[in-house]
Amino acid sequence: MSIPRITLLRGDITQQAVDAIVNAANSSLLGGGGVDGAIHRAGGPQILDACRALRASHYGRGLPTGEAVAATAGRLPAHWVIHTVGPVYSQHEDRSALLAACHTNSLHVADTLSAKTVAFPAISTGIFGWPLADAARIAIATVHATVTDVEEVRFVLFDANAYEIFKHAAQQ
Ligand code: AR6
Repeated sequence: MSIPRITLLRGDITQQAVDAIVNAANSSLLGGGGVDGAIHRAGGPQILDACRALRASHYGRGLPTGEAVAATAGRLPAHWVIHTVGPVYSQHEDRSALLAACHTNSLHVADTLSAKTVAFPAISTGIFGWPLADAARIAIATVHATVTDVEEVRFVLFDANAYEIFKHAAQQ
């Protein structure tokens, strides 16, 4: 167990041939827009079937914000999808601990899978409205402080702006 190496890549997380990719899901686990929609589209219907099974078993009321759960990656090149639910950004309430928890809990789930390489999107920075620089700071600091058997955490940023912001945060 040690601190994982952080790498940054501009690209599409659905194309990553890693042990596990993390999905910025919502509590329903039943799909949505953004990276969640892209993962379901690229991975095929097995992903939704697995999420429905989770709703029918342990997560009858949905996956709480900040928690993480693994399921099949369907036909994606990754072996697993770890679904986590980021917090909706609020100007009135500090929800940073929940955003950090998405990262630590996803890495703990990755350990249960013996995953060595894990790709994360910029959780909460799209539809959930979290300012990119702040989300990047929290994501990188949290991974830097997490002891895990995961060897590489790859942040996969969809556009040039997000990539530059994460690069800047990683250099701090
Ligand atoms: N690969 C990597 N990053 C991506 C991709 C992709 N294929 N597509 C989008 N992004 P969002 P959230 C980036 O909105 O803010 C869904 O409806 C995107 O540019 O996907 O956590 C869920 O079901 C942004 O930087 O997730 C929830 O309801 C980042 O992924 C809600 O959105 C996250 O944006 C979650 O919102």
